[in-house]
Amino acid sequence: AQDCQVANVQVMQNFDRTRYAGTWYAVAKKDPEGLFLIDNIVAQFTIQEDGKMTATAKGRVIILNNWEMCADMLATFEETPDPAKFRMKYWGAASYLQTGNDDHWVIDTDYDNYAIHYSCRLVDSDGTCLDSYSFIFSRYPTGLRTEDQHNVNQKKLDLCLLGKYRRVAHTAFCESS
Ligand code: DAO
Repeated sequence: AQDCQVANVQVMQNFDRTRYAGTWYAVAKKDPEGLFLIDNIVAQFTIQEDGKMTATAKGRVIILNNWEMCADMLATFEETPDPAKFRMKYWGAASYLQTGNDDHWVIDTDYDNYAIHYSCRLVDSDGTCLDSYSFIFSRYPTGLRTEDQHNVNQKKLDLCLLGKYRRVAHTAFCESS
């Protein structure tokens, strides 16, 4: 059902962060207000010895007056009672990059091919989301497998974000840095 209530968003059941670890390519993105990461977005999730999840991410950004660069980002994840819902603190390797503290919810994943991420930054008084962003991740930079597309579209619909995503290109932009 799509009641668009943030509190009713269904997340991944029995989320296993160990299986989630590794490299994910963002192949589609629904942007928040004040878009930051544009394309060539690759995230690498790691489970530390103490069990905590961390991530590094790269992506093309445009900062200040049209300065295009590859952003190197770092993130730590704070657990919540729901294993698929984290609080993510993030910052840039360089001080002029964005910092923040966002929800990081894993909506669905098969761990081997696709994952759907969701973050609501601002919940409206009616319980719907006023400012969200969402990544569709793939283990492959080329995109989703045909057999995963239907499932991913259904989740986009459940998130009330169907039609709000754009494709995320992967060129060689961040490969040298
Ligand atoms: O790109 O507009 C945006 C919002 C994304 C901000 C978070 C980026 C840094 C952390 C990424 C870690 C893995 C998702």
